[in-house]
Amino acid sequence: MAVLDAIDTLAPIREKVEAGERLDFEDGLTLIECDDLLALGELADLARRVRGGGDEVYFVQNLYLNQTNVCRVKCKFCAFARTRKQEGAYTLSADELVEEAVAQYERSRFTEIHCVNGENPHVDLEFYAEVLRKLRSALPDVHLKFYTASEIHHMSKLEGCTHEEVLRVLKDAGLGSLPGGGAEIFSERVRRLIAPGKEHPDEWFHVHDTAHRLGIPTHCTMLYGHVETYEERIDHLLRLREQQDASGGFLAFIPLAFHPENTVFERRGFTFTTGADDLKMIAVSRLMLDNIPHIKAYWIMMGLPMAQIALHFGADDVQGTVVREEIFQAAGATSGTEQKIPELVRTIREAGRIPVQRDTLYNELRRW
Ligand code: V47
Repeated sequence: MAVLDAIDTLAPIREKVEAGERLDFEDGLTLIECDDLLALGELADLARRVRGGGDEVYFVQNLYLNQTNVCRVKCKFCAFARTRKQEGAYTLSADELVEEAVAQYERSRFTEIHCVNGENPHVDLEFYAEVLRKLRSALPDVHLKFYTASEIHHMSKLEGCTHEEVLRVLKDAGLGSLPGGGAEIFSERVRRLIAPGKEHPDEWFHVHDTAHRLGIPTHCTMLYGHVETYEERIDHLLRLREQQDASGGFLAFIPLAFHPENTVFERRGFTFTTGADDLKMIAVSRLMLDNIPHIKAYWIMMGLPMAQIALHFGADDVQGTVVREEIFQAAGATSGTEQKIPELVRTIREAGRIPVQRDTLYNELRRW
């Protein structure tokens, strides 16, 4: 009976998906309130295919690096950030970072470095630009996916200049694209509760808008599973969709499930999201974001077995080999921090899909 009910509720949405029509806020709420997980997954997969998706599932061979965990913001969801004097605080020099990247490159020949940091108030724009210049010179073939919009905004404050000026300096230094972090949830109510020191969402959007205009592609995320409502999740997705209509430079969306360990919220009794919520977010994202080409099932966040299932819920990317991840590990992730290519290939194949190794810009490098 429950299944029949769900099919009836989803029927008008299915018609829109089949006709290639855009879903609205109310459709988004209907989807996210639906508990028929399999019906949602099937619909999201249909949407992916109607919009031109095939059996390919992408992954990138990458390396995660962090320059500094020192951060001025103190977001309540974060277990990674430290103040400068706190135990475990670090700020690496450009030379230290390059040495680590080059040593790792000898082992794994990655094509991308992904770098996200704290908003360190004790450095300047040159600190960030220097590492890009040195990495570009040491590893000229590697794409540098560096600095979230929040960090770019922070640099503009540090330096007293515009987002565009910061992005131009970084692009000249070797920046290839921006990771999608810092978005959290755009609702001001939630932002005040979980990240009161963080920039206004308009600033986050302004950075991405500027990056897209300068020809710098970016990624986008949403942090869910804390104090936000379903309405606020859908509103977040629609704001991203609107930005993509305007500037078109988002490559992929990555839903990020809140990990509470070692955060203020753990002390308040918050728990990890369930698998059902994670799959639902993948499906609803795919359905609502009709103009963002890829949805990542981030295995660091959901584990590889769940990421494999997410490939039938609208996701077409499992992110990468990663090697060393700190942000989710600090907050209780148990997924490990590295996947070797054969394991990613096996996981994708056994989901009935075609594994495709991509570069950051989704150019195909190899298929199995
Ligand atoms: O903005 C921090 C999130 C983001 C926690 O672009 C947390 O491909 C859950 O930018 N529980 C930074 N999430 C990471 C980031 C990212 C990650 C994966 C892929 C990409 C991409 C970018 O991590 C932050 C915040 O939303 N985060 N702490 C936590 N405890």
